[in-house]
Amino acid sequence: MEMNNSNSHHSTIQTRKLKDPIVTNINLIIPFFLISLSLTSSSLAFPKPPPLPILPLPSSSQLSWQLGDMALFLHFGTNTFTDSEWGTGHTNPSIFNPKDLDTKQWVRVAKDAGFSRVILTVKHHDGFCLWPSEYTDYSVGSSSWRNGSGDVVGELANAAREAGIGLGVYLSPWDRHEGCYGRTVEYNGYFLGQMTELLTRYGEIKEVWLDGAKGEGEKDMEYYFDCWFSLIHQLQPNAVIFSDGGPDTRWVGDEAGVAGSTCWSLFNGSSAMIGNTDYEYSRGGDSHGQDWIPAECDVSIRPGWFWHASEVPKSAITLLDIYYKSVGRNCLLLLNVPPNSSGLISMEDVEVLQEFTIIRQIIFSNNVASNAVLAASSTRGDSRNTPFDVSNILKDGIYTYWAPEENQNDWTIYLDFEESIMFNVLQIQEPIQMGQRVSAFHLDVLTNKGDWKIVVNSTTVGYRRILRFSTVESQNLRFVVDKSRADPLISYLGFHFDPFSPASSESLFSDSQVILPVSNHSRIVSI
Ligand code: FUL
Repeated sequence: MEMNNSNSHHSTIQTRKLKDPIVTNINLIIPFFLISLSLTSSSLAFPKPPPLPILPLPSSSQLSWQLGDMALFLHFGTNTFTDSEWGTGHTNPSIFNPKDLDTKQWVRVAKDAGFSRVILTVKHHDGFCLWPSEYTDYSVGSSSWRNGSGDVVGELANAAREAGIGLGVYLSPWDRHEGCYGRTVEYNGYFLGQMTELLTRYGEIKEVWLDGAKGEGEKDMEYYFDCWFSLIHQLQPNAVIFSDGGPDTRWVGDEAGVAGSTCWSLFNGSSAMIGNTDYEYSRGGDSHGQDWIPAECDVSIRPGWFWHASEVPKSAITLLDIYYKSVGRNCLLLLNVPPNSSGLISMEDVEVLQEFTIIRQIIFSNNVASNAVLAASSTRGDSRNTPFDVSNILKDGIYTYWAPEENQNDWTIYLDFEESIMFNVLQIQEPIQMGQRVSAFHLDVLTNKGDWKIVVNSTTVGYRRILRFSTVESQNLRFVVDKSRADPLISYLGFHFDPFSPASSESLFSDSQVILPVSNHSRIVSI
C-alpha cells in the first residue's frame, strides 16, 4: 500500500511539472537557490579546517613524554655504598642497606621541582636488582635492607602513583654479574624475563631506558633489540623506549645535557647503531629523517652518576644553562639526582633544585608580551571566526596556534607592546602534533629611526625553543619565519627577562645573533 501511495504522489508532481512551465521553472530555481544559500551559509559558518600535518608525527606516548619537559634520573644501588660508578658485579649484596630510604621524599623533590617523571636504575651494569627478581639472587632480596624483604621499585611505583608522576625504569643490558651474559640466547631470555617482571608488577611504566654502555674487552654477545622493543610496547603501550637510536626517544649523544643548537625530532632510526652513536647526527637530528625520534638529554647534578660523599651538586645557574640547552632546544632534560647511602636525596641537592625552580618561575612565569597588540602577515581562512588567529600565540600550550594562509612568501607576526619593554629571552613553540616545520627564523625590533634590526636568528623550533641574547628594550617587534618544511604553525611566543644568566659568557650564547644597541640599556646581574 505505502509503495503505491508514494508512487502515485511522485507521478502527480511529474505530471504537474509537465503541464505548467512556470511551476517547472520554479521547481528548478528553488533547489538552485537552496543549494547556493546552503553553500554561502556553510562558508560563513564553518571555518577552514586545519592544515595537513607533515610526516613524521609523534605518537601519543612521545607527545606526553615531550610535554613533560623534564624527568628526574635516580642512580641508586650497591655503587652508592662502595663509592664506585661501575660496580664489578661481585660486591656482596649485604652492603646495600639504605636505613632511611624514603621514595616519597624522592618523588616529592621531583614534583616540587617540576619533573614529570622519575627514572630509576633498577639494574645498573653491576647486575644488582632493586626489586626481588625471580631470576637471580643478586638483588635486594639478598641485602641487609629490611632483612631482604624490601622492594625499592615497588615503593617508588607506589609513591609516584600517589603523587601523580610517571615512572620509568633503567634496565642495563650490560650485566657484569649474571653468569649467562655472553651467551646470546640464554641472556636475551634472562633479560626479557626480568623486563616482563618489571612491566607487569608495578602498574603503568612510562619509559624504559636502555643504556648502550659496555666496558672495553667485555664478553661479546648480541642483544635482540627488536624482540625487546616489541615486548615492551606490548606490555606497556604508553611507555616510550629510550636508546641510542630510539625507537621512541634517542640519546642526544653527550652526558652534559646539551643538544645541538639545531635539533630536529626527525631522525632515521635505521641508521643509528645502539652502542655506536654518531654523535653529530644524534645531537642535531635530521631534517630529512623518516622517523619521529626526539632527543633526551641526560646529565648528572653531580660529577658522578651515583652518590659519592666527596662530591657536591652543580649550582642552580649551571642547571639553568643546561635547561636552556636541552629543554630550550626541543629536548627533554633528564637530570640525575642520586639518592645517598641513607636512601634520601641529600639536602644540598634539594636546595639547588629549589633555587633552580624559583629562578625558572621568575623568568618564565611572566611573558612581557601578554598584552601586546598582534598582527600577522596572513591568517589561514582569514575571517573573524578563524581558529588560527594570531592571538593564539599568547595562549599556553600547543593545541592552539597561528597558521598563515596557504602559498604565502611572507610568514611574519608583528607585536606592539604599546610601551618600551625590556627582555633578553625569546621562547617559541610549534604545535608538534602537526609535525616539526620551522628550519630558520629571526626576531627583529623596530628602531627609533623606523627600520628593522635583527636581534637574534636561529634554526629549528620544535616543541620548545628558548634563546638568550643581550637585553633589548623595544616596543615594536616582528618574528619572521625564514624557512619551513611546510606552512609554519606557531603556538606560543614568549618574551622574558632573565636576570640570572651571566651577560657575556661565550658558552651561553652559542646561537648566531646580532646584538642591537639599545637605549637605557640596563641589566640586573644577580639578585
Ligand atoms: C652510561 C652509564 O655507563 C653510566 O654509568 C650512567 O648510567 C649513564 C646514564 O649512562 O652509559
